[in-house]
Amino acid sequence: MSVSRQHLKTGDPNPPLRHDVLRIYSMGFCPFAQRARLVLAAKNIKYEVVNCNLNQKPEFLLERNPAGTVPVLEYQGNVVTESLIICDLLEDLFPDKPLKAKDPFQRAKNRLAVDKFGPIVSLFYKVGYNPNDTEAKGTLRKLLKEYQAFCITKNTNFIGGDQLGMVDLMIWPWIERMHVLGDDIVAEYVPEFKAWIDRMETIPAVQACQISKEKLVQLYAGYFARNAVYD
Ligand SMILES: N[C@@H](CCC(=O)N[C@@H](CS)C(=O)NCC(=O)O)C(=O)O
Repeated sequence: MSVSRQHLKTGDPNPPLRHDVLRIYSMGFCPFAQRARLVLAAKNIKYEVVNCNLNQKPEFLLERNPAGTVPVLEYQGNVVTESLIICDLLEDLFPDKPLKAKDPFQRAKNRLAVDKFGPIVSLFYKVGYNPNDTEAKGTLRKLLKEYQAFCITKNTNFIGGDQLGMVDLMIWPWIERMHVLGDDIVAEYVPEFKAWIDRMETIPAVQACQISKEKLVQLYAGYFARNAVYD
């Protein structure tokens, strides 16, 4: 995997594309982009990363995604946005080492488990930007508990079954980051998720995309103060 050394910004040219190399436009600690990188790593697919400075977005990012968000995938002349759609596409493009269940009912349940995590993602940012919002914190705790009851306390090693699957990878980036919201949140969620977290941390794809706990605290202190430092 090759990664642009710095986050490219307004005025920087897009590094030359190669038709057969899958590219992810990303940002170093973006959890949505991490979803795509986790899927690529789990499937052992070669790819390259072009990191973008989201404070001064490069024109080539906005040309590909006027919404200005990462991740964006570019491959064989196609541009695709939105992390969940990109990950579904990756499963279709690279069906070896499948991450989705074969059984259609299990697939539907797993899809529901990803959807149910959406409000937790939103609350992660709400609490991060408003650390004194006790109501949002309370709701986050409640949803994490409900999620645990709905998904984690099953007799399987991973959320959708005994093998690592798409649900695990789609929710992992925020579980990995949850501690940046403070010890009180950690005290609530970690015991419930612990066995699953420990298992996830043994997965090479998870390790390959991991950022240390201390580094995440530092990065999100800037991010939530609306002063993100990318390089
Ligand atoms: N729904 C999008 C959300 C992606 C997203 O919000 N990414 C953040 C970075 S982590 C972003 O690009 N933000 C744009 C900005 O900061 O202006 C997805 O799932 O891909």
